[in-house]
Amino acid sequence: MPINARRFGDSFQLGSSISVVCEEGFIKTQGAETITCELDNGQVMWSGLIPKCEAPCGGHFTAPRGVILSPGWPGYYKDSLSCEWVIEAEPGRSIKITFDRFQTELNYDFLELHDGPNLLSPVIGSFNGTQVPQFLFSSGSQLYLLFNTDNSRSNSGFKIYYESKALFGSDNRIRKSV
Ligand SMILES: [Ca+2]
Repeated sequence: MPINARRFGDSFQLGSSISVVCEEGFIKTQGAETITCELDNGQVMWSGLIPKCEAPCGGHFTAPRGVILSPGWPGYYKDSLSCEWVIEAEPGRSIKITFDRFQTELNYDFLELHDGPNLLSPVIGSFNGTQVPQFLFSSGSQLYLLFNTDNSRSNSGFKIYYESKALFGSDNRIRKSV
């Protein structure tokens, strides 16, 4: 029953519990990890709110790989968003971006990628509509993403995979010295 999540436990009997884990790219915005079926004033109820998993507006990633979803995914994103994501790989590594899905309002809703830790880092790509490259690499170990939408019309947004990769020519000495 929870969306964007995996459920562990199949029993909905009194006293039994289920736990809910959000799928990759989503975070829990409501509810507890585990809910128990219990009796409350003669009615069979869950002990807490039904967990809800949603794709957030922004985030900070340090895992070696992951998924970035536009907020609201798999539904449409909202108007007037400004979402920032930072991906941080280990020093001496680079970040590979793979566009799995991409659809924003043409000319108005932009995803901008910066080659570094923040907005001031050089832009390596600014995308809207459906035109995206298949892959993109950062030159260093950090990548900053900014998704700006204007005040009308939305679309399904994006699903992006990132993965930390060894920089060409780098070796362990470089990595350890940082
Ligand atoms: Ca728009």
